[in-house]
Amino acid sequence: MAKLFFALPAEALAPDLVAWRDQLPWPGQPVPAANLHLTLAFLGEADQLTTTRLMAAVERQHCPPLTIALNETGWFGRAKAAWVGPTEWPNELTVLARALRRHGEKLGLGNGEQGYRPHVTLSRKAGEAPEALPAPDLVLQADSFCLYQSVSTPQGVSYEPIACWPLRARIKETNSEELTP
Ligand code: 2AM
Repeated sequence: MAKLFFALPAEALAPDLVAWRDQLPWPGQPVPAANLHLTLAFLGEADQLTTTRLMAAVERQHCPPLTIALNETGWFGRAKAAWVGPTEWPNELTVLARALRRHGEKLGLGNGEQGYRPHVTLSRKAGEAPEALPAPDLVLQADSFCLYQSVSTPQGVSYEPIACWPLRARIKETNSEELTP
């Protein structure tokens, strides 16, 4: 069984995120650059057949490319995760996250959580919020989203993409009448 989640990759922004975090007394254990992502939907354990069905369902999902300003810090006290995220974000991001969560729920996946708070976790085991620190001024440009599996290794957890899909707006179907002179 693989432990799955959907996320926006943050590869291109990761060096800036790490450089920004590491010049601050950021609390907790830093998340390695290769593990930085913006979670869209947590799915949990899934077998191969369910994973295949999930990928087939997601194939038809549409969403335009997303620009997400990372301009505030935050902290999930229970999870001890310190993060950066947007103060405001495009509605398309919320719609995509909800649609992906529902694709999972139809296959019996997910953790039942309904709310969505976009964020990029920068550290774990953070005993305090980074609220006294300055806010970032970074932008995550996303032109694809991916299904990841979380793999435990002796060196720690790593997130491996299983499949990625482009973010592109739905192409308006041409009305055949418009083609008629
Ligand atoms: P986060 O770091 O963005 O908060 C893979 O485990 C990812 O799924 C984690 O990076 C975490 O996202 C999210 N995740 C893990 N366990 C979760 C849970 N029980 N509920 C919601 N999201 C979870």
